Amino acid sequence: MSVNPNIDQISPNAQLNIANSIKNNWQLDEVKALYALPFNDLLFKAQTVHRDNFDPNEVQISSLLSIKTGSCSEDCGYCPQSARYDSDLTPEALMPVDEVIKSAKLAKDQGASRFCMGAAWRSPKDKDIERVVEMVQGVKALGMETCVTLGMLNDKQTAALKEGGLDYYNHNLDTSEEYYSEVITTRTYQDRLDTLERVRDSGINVCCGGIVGMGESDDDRANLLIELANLPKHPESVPINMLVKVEGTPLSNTEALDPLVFIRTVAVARILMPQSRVRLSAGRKEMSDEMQALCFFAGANSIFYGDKLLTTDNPMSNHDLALFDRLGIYSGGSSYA
Ligand code: SAM
Ligand code: DTB
Ligand code: SF4
Repeated sequence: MSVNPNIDQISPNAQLNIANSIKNNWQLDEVKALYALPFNDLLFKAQTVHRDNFDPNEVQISSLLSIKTGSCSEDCGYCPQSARYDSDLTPEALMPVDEVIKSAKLAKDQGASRFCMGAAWRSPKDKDIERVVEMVQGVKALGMETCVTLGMLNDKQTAALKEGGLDYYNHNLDTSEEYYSEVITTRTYQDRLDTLERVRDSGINVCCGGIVGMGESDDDRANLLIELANLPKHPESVPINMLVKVEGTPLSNTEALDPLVFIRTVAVARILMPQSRVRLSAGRKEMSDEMQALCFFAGANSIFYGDKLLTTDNPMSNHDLALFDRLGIYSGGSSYA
């Protein structure tokens, strides 16, 4: 990526908006100009926006559980749970409700404020939704926020989840519309936007982000963030995942992304979506403590916590707690809504 030393490259309009306001009409040239700022200027802007909107030393922590693992019919090129790839994963049916609650309780005792349940489905069946609603109710009864990610939903299903008390639905755009077909062919970008609209209309908070490090271009990363920021309402939660390269998946040999470009992506996400929780998501196991510290400085204020993501490893909890301590960061459970 070329680094442009001229801070005035950002249009006056964008400079004005950086201060605080929410806007939903970001243009590619504005976002590319942000990305191209000198690193210190970009991080300073991101940290300024961050401080205007959040306690800069507070990070929200969510724990993940895979409630239904593997055998997925989709062909997402990054995903070890697709039935199409030989990723050395043991498929597991939908978990019993009491086991899920037990796992949520453990996560709560370890300090998580939100419990996120993920299922390897293209889209759930109505029967599945009934069981997931029981899980949501059980987890909420522990005093935790709830999030689920189940694939594409119809109106009846979003209504049932809302009625059941679900706080957040995670459904990622993953990448730019232009790069999307290089990664997934079994459902369209528009399918994802349609599910996001249904979730938004149902009144459930939206958790939506993407993955970088999949071989996409600088423009693709900028366009992903633009898609997110130009949604009618910014997602309350924006997970930025670094690709976890899993053997057997088509993307397993992708060239590593420059860590500084990842940090820039977090910073630009913070500037474009000032009031959203930007989550430093998958890929932390491969990041140094110093890189994570820079991500927090760039405006990340949420993590997935616990030794496992869905099927791959996450940093050990005691390592994260020690890192928080070294950085003077404390966990907060503030809900957006
Ligand atoms: N099946 C549902 C779906 O795709 O919406 C829910 C589960 S799916 C595993 C949730 C998200 O995990 C994906 O959208 C993707 O962004 C992320 N993900 C999956 N595999 C990943 C990997 N290897 N590295 C980084 N993120 C990954
Ligand atoms: C999100 O954006 N990242 C999480 C969560 N939402 C569901 C999932 C990451 C999965 C990483 C690969 C795995 O563990 O299977
Ligand atoms: Fe299935 Fe979700 Fe994995 Fe795609 S990301 S293969 S839909 S589990």
